[in-house]
Amino acid sequence: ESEEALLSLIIPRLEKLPFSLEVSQSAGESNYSCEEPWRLFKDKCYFLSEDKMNWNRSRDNCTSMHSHLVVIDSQEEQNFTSGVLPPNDRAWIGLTDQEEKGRWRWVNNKALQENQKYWQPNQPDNFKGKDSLEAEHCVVMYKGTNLQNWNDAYCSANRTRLCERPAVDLNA
Ligand SMILES: [Ca+2]
Ligand SMILES: [Ca+2]
Repeated sequence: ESEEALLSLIIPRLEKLPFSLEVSQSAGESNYSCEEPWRLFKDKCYFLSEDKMNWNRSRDNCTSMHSHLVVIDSQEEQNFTSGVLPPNDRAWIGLTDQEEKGRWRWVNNKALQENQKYWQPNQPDNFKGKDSLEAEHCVVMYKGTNLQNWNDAYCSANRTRLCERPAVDLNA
């Protein structure tokens, strides 16, 4: 039998199923797409590296992939990106006070908002070891069940990185 003949038998039955409307609605919500291995969340794509670099090189590497180190704009985004990390790992995010100590800024030059801070308890502490040449001016996110999982760390440390970029809008 032809494909058309089969479909003419199947479609009227599918239309009677109670869940068909729900299926088409939820399919309609997913209008964005990411290239592998980037992961989609809402209208953004996220990339977790396997290799490790210091913060400045991580920032530049994200830029070279038409993205930026992740900027946390909402609690939902904080929750999603925290879940992307492998257990017991941490990753650079796009937050630093390298320009002016204590003035935390995102890589998109936005200031850190009071209601979007997810520091671990007693952080940021700008720690400087006795023999250390630097204090802590770059922010890592730790994998964990707690949303409060940021720590300021040495920018020279080699860590995995989380990059973010707009997803492809399939309706555009
Ligand atoms: Ca973001
Ligand atoms: Ca610290």
